[in-house]
Amino acid sequence: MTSSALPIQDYALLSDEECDVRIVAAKAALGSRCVILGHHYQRDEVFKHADFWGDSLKLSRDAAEADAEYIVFCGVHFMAEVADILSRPDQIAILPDMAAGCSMADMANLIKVQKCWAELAQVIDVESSITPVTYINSAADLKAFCGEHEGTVCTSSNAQKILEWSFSKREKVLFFPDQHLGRNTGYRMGIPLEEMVTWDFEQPLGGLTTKQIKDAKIILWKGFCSVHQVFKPEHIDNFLVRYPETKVIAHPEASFEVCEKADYIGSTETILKIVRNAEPNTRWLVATELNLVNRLHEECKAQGKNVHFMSPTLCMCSTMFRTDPQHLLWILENLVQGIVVNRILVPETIAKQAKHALDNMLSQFV
Ligand code: CIZ
Ligand code: SF4
Repeated sequence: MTSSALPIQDYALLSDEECDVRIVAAKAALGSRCVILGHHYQRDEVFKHADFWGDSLKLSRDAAEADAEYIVFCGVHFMAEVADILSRPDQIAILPDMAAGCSMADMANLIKVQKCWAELAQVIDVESSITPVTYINSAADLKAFCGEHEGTVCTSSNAQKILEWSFSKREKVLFFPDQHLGRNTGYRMGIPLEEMVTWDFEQPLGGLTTKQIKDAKIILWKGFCSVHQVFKPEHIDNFLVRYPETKVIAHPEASFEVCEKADYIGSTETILKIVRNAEPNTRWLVATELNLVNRLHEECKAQGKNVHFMSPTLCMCSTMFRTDPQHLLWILENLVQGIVVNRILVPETIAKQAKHALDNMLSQFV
């Protein structure tokens, strides 16, 4: 065994093909000690090496149920944090590239959320009237904030159920960091747009009046996903002129206007399910990350299905894209040497409160 880590520089110039062969060999050497998780938004060169595929929640549960000592999460930072929080203490969560973050998750941070909570407390009794809900796309300390204030976490698959749970506890919800998921879900639960106000974290009192806060059902953090914001209603209109038979599916991180024009709204798992189960020879226009859409098209084209990316300009999640075969190989060959690089370890006090918020979510689905 070597005592110091193999440096990433040694991997930077390897071809994808060379990485492929060596990844397979390293995986074989590690056997059941290592599990590789691949998020739906990962690029093909990495995705094909995964043992499990799915959305962030499904993958974290797969990780917790796996026996493996090492959980290599091919996704972004918050996902590896969730895997660390939900897995056993003897399991180690690893993120192949530490720079793989999520621009939406970064739009909220603990200081800004605490400031928001304190400002809201000047207007209403926050503890008795607001349930804080964070989208899973958020840092562990924000999940801990929700745990501390008897709030919870949601994913794009379970947002409605989680909002219903939250309203059964308290009359209002503070929802962060994605305004669109909150608004699109709330609207489909029958909450009027006027009762969902946007908290601009750059403005005093979120840029709202005390009346707006008192009247609101949901206070939406002004965050968004840079990938899903590229989809526009006119993309749908233009496409339908050419192919009127098309069915449109939008991820709930897309804007309200795009979701209004869609036939279906759903998380990555839902999008995959709807298109896979659809009649043969159908056409689909999909508003979510490019790698998922391209793979779905390849998978379904033999059934005569055509799956199109909604935007005319190609836009993929640049942080998801950072995980390349070179980084994956670097992680695995170090593990073969008994060396852990890029461990994600959430500090215990944060992990405990964050787990409480995650358990509040998971308890709704048993
Ligand atoms: O939860 C996930 O994995 C994300 C980020 C989106 C989705 O719809 O699955
Ligand atoms: Fe974050 Fe958007 Fe990338 Fe998902 S697609 S990881 S929300 S930046």
